Amino acid sequence: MITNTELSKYGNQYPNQIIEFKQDNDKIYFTTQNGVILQITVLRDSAIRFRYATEHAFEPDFSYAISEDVNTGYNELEVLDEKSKYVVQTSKVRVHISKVNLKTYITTLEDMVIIEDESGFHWEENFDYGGNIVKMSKVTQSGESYYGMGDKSSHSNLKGKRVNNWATDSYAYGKDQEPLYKSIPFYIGLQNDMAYGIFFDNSFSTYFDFAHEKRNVTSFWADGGEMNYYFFYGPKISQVVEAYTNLTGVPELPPLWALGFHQSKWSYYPEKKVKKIANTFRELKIPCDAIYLDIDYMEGFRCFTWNNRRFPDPKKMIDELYEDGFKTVTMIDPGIKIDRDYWVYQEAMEKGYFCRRADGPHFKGKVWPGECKFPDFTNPEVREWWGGLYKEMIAEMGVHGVWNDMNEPAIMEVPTKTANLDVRHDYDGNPCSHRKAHNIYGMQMVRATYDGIKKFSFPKRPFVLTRAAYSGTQRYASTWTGDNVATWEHLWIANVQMQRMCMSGYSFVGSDIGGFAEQPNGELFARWIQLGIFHPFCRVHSSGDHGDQEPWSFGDEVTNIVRKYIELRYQLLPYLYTMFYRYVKDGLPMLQSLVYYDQEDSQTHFRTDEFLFGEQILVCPVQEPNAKGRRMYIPRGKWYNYWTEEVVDGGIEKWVSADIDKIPLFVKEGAMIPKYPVQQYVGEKKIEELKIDVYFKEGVETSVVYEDQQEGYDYKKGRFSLRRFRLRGKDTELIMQQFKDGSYTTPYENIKMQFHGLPFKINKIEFNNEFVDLDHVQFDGKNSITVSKDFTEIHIFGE
Ligand code: NBV
Repeated sequence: MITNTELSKYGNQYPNQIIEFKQDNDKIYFTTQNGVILQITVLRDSAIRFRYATEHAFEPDFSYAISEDVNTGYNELEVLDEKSKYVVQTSKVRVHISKVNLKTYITTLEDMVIIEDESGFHWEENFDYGGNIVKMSKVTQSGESYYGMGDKSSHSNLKGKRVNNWATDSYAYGKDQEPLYKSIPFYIGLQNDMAYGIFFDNSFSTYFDFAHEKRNVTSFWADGGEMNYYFFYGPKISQVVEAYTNLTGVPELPPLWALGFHQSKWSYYPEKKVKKIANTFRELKIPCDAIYLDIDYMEGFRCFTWNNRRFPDPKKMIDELYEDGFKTVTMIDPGIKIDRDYWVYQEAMEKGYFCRRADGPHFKGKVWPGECKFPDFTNPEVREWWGGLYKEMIAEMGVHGVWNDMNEPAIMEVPTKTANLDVRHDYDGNPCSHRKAHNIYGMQMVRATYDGIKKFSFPKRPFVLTRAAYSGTQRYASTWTGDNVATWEHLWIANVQMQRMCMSGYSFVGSDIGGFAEQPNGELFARWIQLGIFHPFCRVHSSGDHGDQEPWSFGDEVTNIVRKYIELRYQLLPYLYTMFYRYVKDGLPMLQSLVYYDQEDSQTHFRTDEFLFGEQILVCPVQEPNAKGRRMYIPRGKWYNYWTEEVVDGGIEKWVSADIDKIPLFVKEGAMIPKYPVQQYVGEKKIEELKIDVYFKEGVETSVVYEDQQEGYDYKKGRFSLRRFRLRGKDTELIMQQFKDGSYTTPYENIKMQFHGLPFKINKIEFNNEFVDLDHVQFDGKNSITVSKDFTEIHIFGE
């Protein structure tokens, strides 16, 4: 008999009939006559892993993406041997595997098809490198939409697009440009109101075609490695995102200051300039928590050195900035200058830590310092060493955060913009070439950075930022979307990228506000700030070759707008921190695209601009010049216009006024939004009182406020304060219940409730089931009361 292999030495090969089946606890193996093995692992009832091997053999099972904390466990697993197929059944889904050709399809228990192989798994032998180009194709169901995939600069719904994951330095990238800086091979499919996810955990260059080449086919493939993917069933998008995030992990809580406003530029130097910028923030009373030093603080771009002419006494400067509330963040790149007199270079040479080419010599590439060598961060010993290099910078000089750039790795003056493909890597004991290690190189660099900084910052929390990332990098670092441009189109791109990243498990993300390349005008800068304060990471950064990009660089009108919005961010810090807590605890994305928020409403499937900041605030940036407002879609439900307090019934597209000082902003009815007073930096003021904006609703809504020491790790021992509020409104009544958890004592004693949209005048108040004098609750005669923070129930009666 002629096998597929013999027929198509260079063409596609396909599995043929199953000749063997074996179950080993949660793993099930199907072997075909031509040597393909499909291993199915049931991780959870709705999370299933598919791995395919050819020639009867799997590669060692190793992944950088998967979190150590992943929860697994299913409560039902049954394998049925039917006439033409096997069926693997959990309590949520059935996987059907054809005995004839190993093709699979997955259904709900009600037999609705969720996803279905078109050609299914196939492969092509790679003549040049050995191994296989592994491929998978699925049927595109009618009306199917696709989301996720990390930092792609395309329309949020990827239907009709083809994308490529290959971490690339993409200076001044454009809309739809491929590939960009990050590789997050995870997408969400949505069809017939059922959402599922596919995570193709393969670190080679991967491609995804969403009905681009063929209208009814969605496929994904990789230049090498294994066909190894995870399937997650929803049916809600939120369940899919949470399952993927659980698998690939979440970060720990950042220090609260990291959620403040950050100012950066390439580059602020010398010391006098840095101080001038910092002082101007304080003089103009524009809140700011961090200031960045880009590559020019180093001596000849040598990592872990300081240019002493520009910064004669860095420790002193960092301390002084800190006294004024500024945290200093410094850049570290992967390239180490070839210089016999440079200690980092010497150490790495002595220890053999630099990457080598296939035939032995070190890999060399040109970056800022000139010719450099590159540590092999995929070697655990190298990571340990690299982490240790931060000791002086963090423990002695007092730097508060580190920013890893160029870690794709980016190499200058070569057409590929990166390392040669034959470069060797340890890959944690699975030696391989750069083809396999490229996409995880930056991740392993920032992992090493994170581990080092965490150790030297202790008992404080680390803050790390990375440009390149692979799935799972969110465990170690926040990220930004690289070298964008000061154009209106890039404001649109930034909005889509942040939502997409959040849907892809990576919430701690921001853009270079105002644009990195070129110079924004005041209007664009103001509009970008209005959006940027609603991004988890909020930093102005620019290349600086065209002019200044500080909040005050565009005249008084813009300065005032920028101040107002940064102040709003600082007021919303407890809300934002709670969002972060929800992300860390439950994998909930910090921003929700409308389709995530309400997938049943098909109007949301192609929306790009509107999103939810957390769970209760709806934002829609103005993305055009000279606008006095814009049309936007208000999702279903009732929403308060933040500025006018007008209540809008959603499910409609609507014109919303937004002059240059306004961004369309809505609050979900029933929401209780916590606010702190404006501070110039986190910790400037003792929080004397928590303010809660209460948006009346007829019906029930719950809200949460998480707080802790804003630093350190005591929260892990239970020292946090979690307030869950349940609001219930009726015609002339409003009841607010509080359920408290955690042992942290917040510094304030009182909560001030500010009511919005209360349809009655306050007449009587019951506090913890007893009527009290209105004075007792410091009723202001109108719409606010101030109560002791530990109430369990407040019952307000109207006239
Ligand atoms: O270190 C300089 C820049 C940095 O400011 C930017 O944020 C990075 O994305 N870096 C890229 C290298 C130079 C880019 C042209």
